[in-house]
Amino acid sequence: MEILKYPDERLRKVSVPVISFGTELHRTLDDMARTMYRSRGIGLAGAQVGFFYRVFMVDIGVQDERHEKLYEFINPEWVSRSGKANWDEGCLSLPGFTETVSRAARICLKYLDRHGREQKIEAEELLAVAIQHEYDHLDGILFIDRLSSLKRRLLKRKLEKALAP
Ligand code: QAP
Ligand code: CO
Repeated sequence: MEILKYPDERLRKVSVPVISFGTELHRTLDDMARTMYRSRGIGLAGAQVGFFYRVFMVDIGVQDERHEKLYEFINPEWVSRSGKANWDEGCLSLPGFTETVSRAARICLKYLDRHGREQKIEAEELLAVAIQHEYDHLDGILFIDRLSSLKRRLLKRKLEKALAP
């Protein structure tokens, strides 16, 4: 699959809930995982590959072997978010750019797995950050939207320079 890159306007679309949990969904999720691993990513949301449904996946295993596991999240809903943490974030849709983002330190999320079964996850540290980053993609939000206005202005200028023909 091809990953949409900033400033593609489709990254701003709000994704809709999944209603069908059959082989077509499974095939799409498998394709997404291949795309994520091929690009050395730790997270990927449907909208980034033009699949505008509320799905994302996270595997922080490549950066932290304690959690070598692919999580697939479908129709997620926040149960709770608390504390504050700053992490350096990047995004497969903004390759080559990183910036420190402030997010909740601990999260609890309710979601469906690929079979439509209800699941719940509690997370902290990198896994919690990755989940919040990917969840944002479902609502058309990018990490650059979460920066202070000064940092955002500086990063936008860098992006414009990098994207200039
Ligand atoms: C989201 O990001 C994330 O700039 C996933 O050249 C980021 O997989 C979650 C990547 C930070 C938690 C913390 C970025 C690959 C991958 C790049 C990614 C690049 C190549 C980013
Ligand atoms: Co991203």
